[in-house]
Order: sequence, then C-alpha cells, then structure tokens
Amino acid sequence: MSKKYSVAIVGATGAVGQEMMSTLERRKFPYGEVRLLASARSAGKKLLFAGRELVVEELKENSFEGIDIALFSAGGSISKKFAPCAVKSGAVVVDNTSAFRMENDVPLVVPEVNPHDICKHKGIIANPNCSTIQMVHILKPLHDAGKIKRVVVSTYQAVSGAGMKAIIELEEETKALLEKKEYNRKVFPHQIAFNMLPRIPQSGGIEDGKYTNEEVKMMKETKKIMGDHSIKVTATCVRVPVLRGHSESVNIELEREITVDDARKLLAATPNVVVMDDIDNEVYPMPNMCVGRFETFVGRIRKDDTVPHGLNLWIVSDNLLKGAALNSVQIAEELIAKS
Ligand code: 25A
Ligand code: L14
Repeated sequence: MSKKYSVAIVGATGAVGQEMMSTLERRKFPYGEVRLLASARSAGKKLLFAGRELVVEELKENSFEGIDIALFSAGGSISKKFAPCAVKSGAVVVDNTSAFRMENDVPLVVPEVNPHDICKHKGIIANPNCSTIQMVHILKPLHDAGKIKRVVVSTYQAVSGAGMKAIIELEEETKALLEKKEYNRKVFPHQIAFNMLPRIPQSGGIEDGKYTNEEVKMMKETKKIMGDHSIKVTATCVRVPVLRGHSESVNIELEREITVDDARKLLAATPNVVVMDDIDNEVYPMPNMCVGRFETFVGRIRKDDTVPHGLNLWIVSDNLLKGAALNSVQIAEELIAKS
C-alpha cells in the first residue's frame, strides 16, 4: 500500500483554509489523518471533509504530534508563533503567509517555476503572495526564452484576498447601497462596493518610499522565485469590488525579441496555463470565469512598440486556489514526490 500523510490545516475555517480542504480532495492527495486547526472561536465547529464530519480543534503548541505536513493560512503572526512548534514535532510546514518568505533558508516556491528549490528546506517552505504566483507562472517561460529586463504590473485584486470577513463586507455593503441603507465598515478604510482602492493593506505597514506592502512583496518575491535579481519590477496594487479572482495588466521589456505568436505558443505549452486570446470574438480571461479553476489564464497578448522588445499581457487566476491553497498543496505534492 502506498504511504499516507497526516496533514494539519491551520486556519481551516478561513477563506484559504476551506479551499485547502477541497483541494486535498479534488487532487486525491494521499492524506491519512486530516486535522483541522483554528482559533478558540471555531473550536468544536464541524466541517465536512471527504464525506465525513471533522471537528475543528483549537490551535496549540502541541497540535502537531504525528503530523507530516502542516499547511498554514491563519495570518503572519500565527505562523511566526506556531510554525516552529510544527517543525519541532517533525512536520514540514507549507506557510501561506508573508512571515518567512524572504528568509534565506526558506524556499519560496511556485512548482511550475522553481520546484528544485524545495529540497533546500529546513522545515519551512513558503507559499508566495497570490499576485506574485500568477505573474511568475506566466513570466517564467518568457524569461527563459528572451530574458526579461523590466516588469511594470498593475493588479486588480479581489476582496477574498483579505479573508472571509472582507467577502462579507463587499456583499453587505453592496446590498446596503442598493437598498439605500446605512452600512458600518469593518474591514476596508473606504467604500469598496462600486469603487476601488489603490492600496492593499497588509499588517498596516508601508515600506520603501510609500509603496504598499503588497507592491513591495511583488517586487521582491519575483526576483527570489525566478532566481534572478537583475529583473526590475515595479508594481501598483489595487483592490476592486470582485469577490474572487485577481487580474493583472503586465508590461514586460525583454532582452531578445519574442513575437506575439511565439509568446502564445510558449504559454500554451506551459503546464497549467490557459491562453485565451481572441479579442475579435470577445475571448479574454476574466475573474468570474476562473473561480474554482486550478489554471492561470493569459490573454490580450500584444507587442509594445514603445520599447525595444516589449510585450503587454493580461493575467487572471483564482487567488484562493493558484494564489494560495492549490499552490500550497502542489508544494506538498512535490515534497512527497522528492522524498
Ligand atoms: O497576517 P497575514 O499573512 O497578513 O494574513 C491576514 C489574513 O489574510 C488571510 C487570512 O484570513 C488571514 O487571517 N490570508 C492569509 N494568507 C492568505 C492568502 N495567501 C490569506 N488570504 C488569501 N490568501 P482568513 O479570514 O481567510 O483566514 C483566517 C483564518 O485564520 C484563523 N485564525 C485567526 N486567528 C487565529 C486563527 N487560527 C488559530 N489561532 C488564531 N489566533 C481563522 O480562524 C481563520 O480560519 P477563526 O477560528 O478565527 O475564525 C474563523 C471563523 O470565525 C469567524 N470570525 C472571525 N473573526 C471573528 C469571528 N467571529 C466572531 N468574532 C470575530 N472577531 C469567521 O466568520 C469565520 O467563520
Ligand atoms: O501576502 O489582501 O499572501 O489581497 C495575500 C492576500 C497579501 C494580501 C499574502 C490581499 C496576502 C492579499
């Protein structure tokens, strides 16, 4: 009989945790025991997994006994405190937060881009930022073919990136506005319904000349994942009133020419990428059609004549899947394949 792995999900009741559970099932991950962990608020709650009811337990330092793989998605401070406990218990941690991503001995992995980095882990493997994952998934084959010198990206990010409470805020605020009722915001600093916010808050900090944390993450993580610190990246990250699915306008400047046709061919041959590029017939990726899908979608591929070897692209993916839960489960699968 093939080996089964005990899996813990930290933050199981959250927007990402729920997708981790369904992704383990959908991909027929070789799980044995599945342990659902969350805060004391959720302890005792029953969640359906693979046709069985599992009881959510409160996350504690000794929660990881007998666990092989721990998937974390309960925020950076929880990971900082509890990931070392999981490692001490003998588990390998796949961490979905920004807590360890830029640390030297923590691999930052997108399995289609840098699977070889996984084997360098010392107990923790980091899952990159959602906007970065879908961008590098598309940029890697173009970089290999023509060496990317510079990237200018603008994101259009769904509210689910900010968790379950943000999903509820967009729904309730939209309803309140349509019914001309009062609404008391709890998550976003301004109205998000019928509006957009050019700031993705994360731990409330702004680094490096007023770039937001999300923008800085895209700029730094791209270099680490692609293993090339010479790529220049500048980003503007915007929250839009979409529930699920991040979109990105990406402009790249290459060292060598790649024609639009060749870019389409390279991308169509890339695992888990779908090219949807036929503007005359209204075919292009949109967030509503990527919900629940595992792939990264790309379209609107155009030559940019304003620089020597420029291309414009439009990239869309489900931020809770490729951007979070799916990428984490794929990392766990690679880990097993390499062990
Ligand atoms: O710190 P970061 O990295 O910046 O991340 C911040 C947030 O971003 C989400 C995630 O939110 C995280 O909290 N996130 C992280 N990485 C992400 C990624 N890659 C990401 N989002 C997208 N992509 P979330 O809402 O999706 O998930 C939160 C989960 O974390 C659990 N949690 C929180 N504090 C915890 C904890 N688990 C253990 N110990 C702690 N101290 C959280 O579980 C959830 O699973 P929960 O038990 O707190 O509650 C979930 C249920 O309870 C309700 N609820 C929430 N707050 C309250 C509440 N009910 C009453 N009062 C409250 N104050 C929720 O409705 C939910 O049903
Ligand atoms: O760094 O709020 O993984 O949309 C993912 C969700 C950053 C914030 C991360 C959001 C977070 C992002």
